[in-house]
Amino acid sequence: MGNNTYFPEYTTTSGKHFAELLGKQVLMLDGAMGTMIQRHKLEEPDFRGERLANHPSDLKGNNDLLVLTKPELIEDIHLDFLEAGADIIETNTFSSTSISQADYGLEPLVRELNIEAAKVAHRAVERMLEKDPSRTLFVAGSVGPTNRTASISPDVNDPGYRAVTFDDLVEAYTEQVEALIEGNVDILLVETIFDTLNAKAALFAIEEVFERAGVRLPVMISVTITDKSGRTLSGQTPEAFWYSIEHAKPISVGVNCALGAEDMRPYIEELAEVAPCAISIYANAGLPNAFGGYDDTPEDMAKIYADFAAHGLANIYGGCCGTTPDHIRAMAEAVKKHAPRPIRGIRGQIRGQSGNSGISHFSGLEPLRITPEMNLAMVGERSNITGSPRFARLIREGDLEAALQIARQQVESGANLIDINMDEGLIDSEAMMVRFLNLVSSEPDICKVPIMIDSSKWEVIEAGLKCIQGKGIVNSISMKEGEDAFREHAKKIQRYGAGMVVMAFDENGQADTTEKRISICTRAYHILVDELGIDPTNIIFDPNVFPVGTGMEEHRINATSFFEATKVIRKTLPGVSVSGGVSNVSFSFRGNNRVREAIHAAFLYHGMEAGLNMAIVNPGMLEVYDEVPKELMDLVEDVILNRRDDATERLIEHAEAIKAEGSEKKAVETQEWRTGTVEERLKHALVKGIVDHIDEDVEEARQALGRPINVIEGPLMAGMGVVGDLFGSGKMFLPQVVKSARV
Ligand code: THG
Repeated sequence: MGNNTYFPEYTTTSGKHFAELLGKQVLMLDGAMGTMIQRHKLEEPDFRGERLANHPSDLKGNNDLLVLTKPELIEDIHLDFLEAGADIIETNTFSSTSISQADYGLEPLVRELNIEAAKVAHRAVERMLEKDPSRTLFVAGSVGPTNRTASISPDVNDPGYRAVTFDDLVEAYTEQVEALIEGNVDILLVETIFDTLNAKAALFAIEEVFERAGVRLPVMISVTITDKSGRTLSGQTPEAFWYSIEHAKPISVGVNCALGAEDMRPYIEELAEVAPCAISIYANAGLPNAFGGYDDTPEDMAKIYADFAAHGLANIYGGCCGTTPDHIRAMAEAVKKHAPRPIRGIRGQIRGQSGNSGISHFSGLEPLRITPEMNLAMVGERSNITGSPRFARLIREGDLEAALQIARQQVESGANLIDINMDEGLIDSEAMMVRFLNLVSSEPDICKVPIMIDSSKWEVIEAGLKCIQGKGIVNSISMKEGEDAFREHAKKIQRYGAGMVVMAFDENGQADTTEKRISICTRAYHILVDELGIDPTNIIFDPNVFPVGTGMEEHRINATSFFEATKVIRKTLPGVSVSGGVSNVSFSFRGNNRVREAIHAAFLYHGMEAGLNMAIVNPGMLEVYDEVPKELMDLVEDVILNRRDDATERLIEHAEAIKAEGSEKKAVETQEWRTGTVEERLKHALVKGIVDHIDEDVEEARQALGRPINVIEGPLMAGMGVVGDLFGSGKMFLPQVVKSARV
């Protein structure tokens, strides 16, 4: 299946060597540069040196500057860590970006800071090798998070505001990474990540620098979990974080800083469960105490690390704030006698299984795994300016708060992802996409799910990709403008770390026959998977949902052709998902929601049978297949499955009759179920997810059956049994089941 092996080819000897060594033994990272610098009680003149004696602003505390003004000091600290047993030392460049150096007005020095820091580290390595030529040592270029967040507003009154953009970060990181590589670092270490969007910008910059320079070094990635919520500062769980950065194919991923070692264990375990690469951990010497110091002794930390290593938890160990050469020495002794964690090296592999699992992963604040067992991933369609007149009006009127409410409602009614579309001639779609996505990022109950960025304009899509910290999905790309544009867009999407909906659309137009649907998707698959090396689980084919029941002869096959194509695509193009915009299919019955819902229920039922595993729907308006009156469902299926020449006429006739009866009938129907037995009523309430009468019905059942347990084991279990059967056979969807569970 495509390119299955996970690790890229490194172009440098040291890179190859590092990868090889990592497979064989536990490696030690160094400890805290800041803590060691602090011991020297440096004053303002020490930071300035002669060179910056007249610099207009204070420089004390700008530790990175010391590679220029006190290089021997930094070199000696590196050497101390190497002597203590570190195999990898980090350059003193945590804050050497123009964004962080702006605090000191030292942006012009950034290039020099990084080159010199790399040289200083290499000099320490040379000195160590002179003393002990048997050592194998590496210099990792430290790339910090900067002092700004790309997905959090610093202004409580304006959640859509950002102090830094993705583009700002890419520019700053590009300058830093180019200089680190020029200084000859062996590894890049993107660390102390508290906002995944910042990290994605760093990884984007790194990938571009690699491509331009024709090099590829190992990249290590380390996130920080700031408190016991188990989330990053920007709200992601470790697993969701992994899916956001996985596209960078890091040689290792891990956790550093913040909590002390013991408290990091569950987060390391969570990462290790999903990441096929090496695992790293470099903890603080505990949480800072009241004086800003750190209390965990070398022995404390060594003891915890010994236990980690005995359990094969990680491959790389080291120290963060508060850790000294004594800590590194004690830790090294504790971990080095253990075997490293086995590196799986295959993407998407689940522990204990071999090969790629074929599971798709996306993320918002939380992970979304699309597994073969999951019957349908639902994408909420309502936050679409072209698909929802109400959403469109709210956006035009600038009532973004109410527009957000539409997005929130979809998540509440069970959407696994939400589609966002701002394509409207009268507004600035790009600016509105950015504004809306930034607001969504401030709403955890919305942005917990992954985002599908829906636009027919590439500029809007790209602007959207720069706003999301999770792993989202682009909706959509196609070969409409030929293969070159298609390739270029797919590569970019890959670099932003998103999935992609690929429409069955080529230079000659939209596929409207089974044969064209299949041939376009197959051609696209070969370009994406075989040529560009894109993981097929990042691809979602959309074979075009067109309306049925329009009266046009050629539209009669619209649903059946979609199903047939879906079946072949899922079977012959391994790893991909198939999705469709379900509401499109019922366009000719607009205004008649009962008929539309019946059509959607039938389309989803038959679509899922064919292999449809994702769908853009209105999650709040899904009818259960078996709950559609038999007469209506027969007429609907005649149309959907193209079973009779007069199917459309008959459905239209029936639709008009239903409409004429109007809401009156619906009202009668909704009351009718109340006349059944208490068992029937409870079953109906569970299947339909109606809470309105549940208290009185349960109480009635309790009086009839004596004890509460009899109610639970009797009618409630029976009702949930029906729900389970409907779910199991694909006739009910997760949000409906969630509603049942609430009842
Ligand atoms: N494939 C992909 N993306 C898509 C589509 C697709 N995005 C857009 C669309 N099709 C899916 N989204 C919608 C959203 C709303 C409706 C249909 C498809 C819809 N809206 C009601 C209507 O127009 O009648 C609105 C009625 C109301 O709100 O009053 O039907 O196919 N990849």
